Amino acid sequence: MSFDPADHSHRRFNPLTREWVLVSPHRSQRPWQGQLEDAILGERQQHDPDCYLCPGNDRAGGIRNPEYDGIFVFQNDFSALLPDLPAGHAGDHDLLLSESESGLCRVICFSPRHDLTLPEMEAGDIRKVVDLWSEQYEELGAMDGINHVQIFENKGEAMGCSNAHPHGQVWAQYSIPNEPAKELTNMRQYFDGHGSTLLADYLAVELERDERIVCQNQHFVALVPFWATWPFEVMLLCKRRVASLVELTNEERDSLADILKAVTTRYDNLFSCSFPYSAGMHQAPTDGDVHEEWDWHMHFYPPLLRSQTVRKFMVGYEMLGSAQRDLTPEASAARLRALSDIHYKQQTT
Ligand code: H2U
Ligand code: ZN
Repeated sequence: MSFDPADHSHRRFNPLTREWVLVSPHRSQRPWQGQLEDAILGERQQHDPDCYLCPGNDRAGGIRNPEYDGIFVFQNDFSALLPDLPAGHAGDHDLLLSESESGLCRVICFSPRHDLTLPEMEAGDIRKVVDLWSEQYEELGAMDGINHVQIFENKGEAMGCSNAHPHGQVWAQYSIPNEPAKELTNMRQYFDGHGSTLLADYLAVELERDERIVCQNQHFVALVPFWATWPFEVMLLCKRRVASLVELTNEERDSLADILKAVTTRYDNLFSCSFPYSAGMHQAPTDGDVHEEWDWHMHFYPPLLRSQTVRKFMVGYEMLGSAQRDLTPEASAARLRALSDIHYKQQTT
């Protein structure tokens, strides 16, 4: 009997983090008797008088939002990071280390419409979000003492998102956080050893093998990474090496808006629901160095596994051992690839 990764348990290596994920394909044949819910097609209002992100409404801090008509960015009223803190270390034992960390947090409203989400927005309006992300990275990254800018979106109650209004966040800070710090080490090591970038080389293999691609357009590719941990995890990659959004041409920005719409639409279509996820992009650190090793990329980490309510929990073995999945990344990619890129709410049957 020879090893068959489609059937036999195995582990896969993630070269970005140097972590392994356990894949157990034989378990996805387990019987499943859970119900498959119908879509909850609750009508939402375009403007919610109780929403703290809708135009013209009061926020929790007592500030009123302007009557914005497009995108809107504001300083998070409950920022996890604060600017201008005194620098310093604390702890009188090297097993009890701490150091001061300063930065700032902003909230970005993607649309004045309370009832929309990214997949339901026009690509032209998503393009405005792309431009704002680029401006925020550039503006915050240029500030003294800001070496990393994390742009992300938490979508859906399942991910702890506090409000259905389409929005994302930016956290900019002095240190490079754990995940991009691992990527930086591994991308740099790869670049030093190969003279080419890790993710550009990875993308070339994926395009050649064509087993895990979900969709692509002229400038971007969406794929389920070989080492994916979440059941329907997706990574977006640019076909040209860019370290951040700032380097994208107009045409590439339109292309990014298009693929964001295509991926999030497929997600909603998978279980006919507003598909929850945490997504965010990793861009080059803004520490003043030239980051030749860095490839801009975006991760989508959605928790759902089998239906609108049956999710994957990273518990037990995952917390104590390593990430584990049953469905192979190839099977997930095939499922996502087969879906329509017309949103189920817009489909006429
Ligand atoms: P979520 O996307 O994770 O729900 O976060 C929304 C952010 O909005 C959250 O970080 C901020 C919260 O601090 N917020 C404000 O800045 N002002 C408000 O009036 C309420 C929420
Ligand atoms: Zn709203």
